[in-house]
Amino acid sequence: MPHPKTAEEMIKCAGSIEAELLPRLLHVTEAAAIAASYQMGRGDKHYSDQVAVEAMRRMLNCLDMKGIIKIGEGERDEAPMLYIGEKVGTWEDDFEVDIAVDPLEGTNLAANGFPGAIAVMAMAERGGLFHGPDIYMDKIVVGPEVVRYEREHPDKRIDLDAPVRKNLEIVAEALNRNVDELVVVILERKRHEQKIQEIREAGARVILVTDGDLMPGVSTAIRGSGVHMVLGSGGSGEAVLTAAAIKGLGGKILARLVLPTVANGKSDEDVAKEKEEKMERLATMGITEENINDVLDTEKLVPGKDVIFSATGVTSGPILRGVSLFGEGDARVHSLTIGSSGVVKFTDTIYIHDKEETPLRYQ
Ligand code: VTB
Repeated sequence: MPHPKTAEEMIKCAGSIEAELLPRLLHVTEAAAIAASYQMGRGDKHYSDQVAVEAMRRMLNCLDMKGIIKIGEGERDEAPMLYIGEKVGTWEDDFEVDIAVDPLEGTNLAANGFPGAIAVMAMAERGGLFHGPDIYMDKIVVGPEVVRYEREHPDKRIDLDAPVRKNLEIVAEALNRNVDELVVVILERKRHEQKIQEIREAGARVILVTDGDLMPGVSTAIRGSGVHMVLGSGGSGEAVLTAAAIKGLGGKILARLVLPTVANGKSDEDVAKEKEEKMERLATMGITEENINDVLDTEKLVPGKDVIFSATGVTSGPILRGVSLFGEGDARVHSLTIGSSGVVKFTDTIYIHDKEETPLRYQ
């Protein structure tokens, strides 16, 4: 039995992005979450998103790196800030990083005061994140036990095209449980009605979420979260961000691009029309008729070696607590950061402006 790795050894394994930028990335998602939390429950999802974007961008521009947004708020013409291709950072240091951001994942959740809104981002060396179009992806996310089970049973693998029951049986075997003890998270959408029925018919239990399939995906790799699998189609940016976290935690994601018309069950005619409209732009990203249906696994979504991930809760969810505001502009925030070295941190940060006016409280 080898000795467990010590903190010293693990920290030495960290690449330069993890060592230099991860501690600062934490403050970037914290700042976005705090900004968004002032708008929490005010019913204005666009403004909640806008303040999170502005805070995230200001913070990113303080970092000594040559950063390029690969997954952001949209194309340049539709997003004034953090658009795909935007350069961020001081551009004075040699770190060349690709960046995926979702300054407010779950804008509706935040605007309505519902649980599970987060500020989230990931970084990797240049070329380390999938640069795809901002369309839906069909996804399956599972934890590291399933990865090990697949390695030990090469004929039993999670498959995007397999019946839901079959995938659930593999997850149950990997976790040494019965299918009726599994919990699957899926977005509550009309397009998922059949899948939800199949999950229930197979005997597993379902948590329907109105928004936010990213953190549930990450949760599949966290024992005790009560989530064993995430299914269904959602944003492709969310898929890449999930992949960045799940890669660091040893889990697995499979994803495939789907046009919104397909995801929402539109007619063949509408699908063909959308394809025609989008194919030209998709081709500039290397996506063609030949490869649009390829299955993208964790490595394809996040090929980077030095990958970092940070998420901060805006409203409380199963893993992250939401922002607490107190004093005059003071805040307490809860985050999860992950680096490729295997060092995972849950950080409880308290920002206090006036230490005499608002002394630190333990709980
Ligand atoms: C998806 C999901 C996200 O928005 O992008 C969803 O991945 C949008 O889906 O987590 P619809 O177009 O069906 O509403 C989130 O739920 C929140 O950004």
